[in-house]
Amino acid sequence: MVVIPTYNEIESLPGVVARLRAAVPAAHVLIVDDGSPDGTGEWADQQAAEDPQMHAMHRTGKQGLGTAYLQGFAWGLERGYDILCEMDADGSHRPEQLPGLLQAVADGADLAIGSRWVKGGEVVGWPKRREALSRGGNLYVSIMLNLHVKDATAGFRAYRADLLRRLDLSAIEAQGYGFQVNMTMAVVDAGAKVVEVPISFPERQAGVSKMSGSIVKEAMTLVTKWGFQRRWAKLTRRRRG
Ligand SMILES: Nc1nc2c(ncn2[C@@H]2O[C@H](COP(=O)(O)OP(=O)(O)OP(=O)(O)O)[C@@H](O)[C@H]2O)c(=O)[nH]1
Ligand SMILES: [Mg+2]
Repeated sequence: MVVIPTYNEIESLPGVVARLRAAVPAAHVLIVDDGSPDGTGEWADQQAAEDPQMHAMHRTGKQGLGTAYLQGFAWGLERGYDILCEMDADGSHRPEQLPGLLQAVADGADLAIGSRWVKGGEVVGWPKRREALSRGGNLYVSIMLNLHVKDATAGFRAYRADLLRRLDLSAIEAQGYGFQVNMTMAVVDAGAKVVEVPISFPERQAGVSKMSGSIVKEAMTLVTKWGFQRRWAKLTRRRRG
């Protein structure tokens, strides 16, 4: 099943869902909408009423990407899906590339990440500044956390449900990009197998970005905190033993 968190994505979501249903006809889709004033939630309800593979969850007010995914995961785990995916509604994650992620899980990955920064991956139509932010963020993550993942902030993913069941999801602290890093860290620390699949990531064509300075700041602050916590834990482990 695929979780798509939405806030004001009525211009993009219908096309993305149609492409997703064509690319992976067996997939169930859960839209987690945060009370979008633009009618995204109503559209999701209509789809859910007509199509047993479509589902909608509604939350009151914009509560952040991280909690939307965690609630979506809880919903999917309760219902016994084997693979739980993350995908954006704005078209930056090409539904046609989801089969590649699912294949990686079928081939043994516990988490497949659609990655912009491995060989064969790319961003299309990004301003230099945005690319520098993403590359710089990932460089900082790799220096601080040493996760051996090139695109730890990426949000196009397929998780094996058994892996999510093993993780303590109540310990996930972050909301924005930090959420993706937080999940990656939890997965790596659980000793799970992560595979990065190259993707092409086009800039959103319609609607408004929900990225903000505060999301970047949250991620930076948390990554710094986690980095020091991990160094400290390693140091005390070594001293003890
Ligand atoms: N439910 C919910 N969805 C959200 C929230 N914030 C963002 N989203 C959705 O999460 C996905 C990613 O958000 P984007 O605004 O595309 O973030 P981004 O891809 O980092 O930024 P751009 O590259 O500028 O598009 C989209 O489907 C958004 O609608 C939120 O608070 N609640
Ligand atoms: Mg986007």
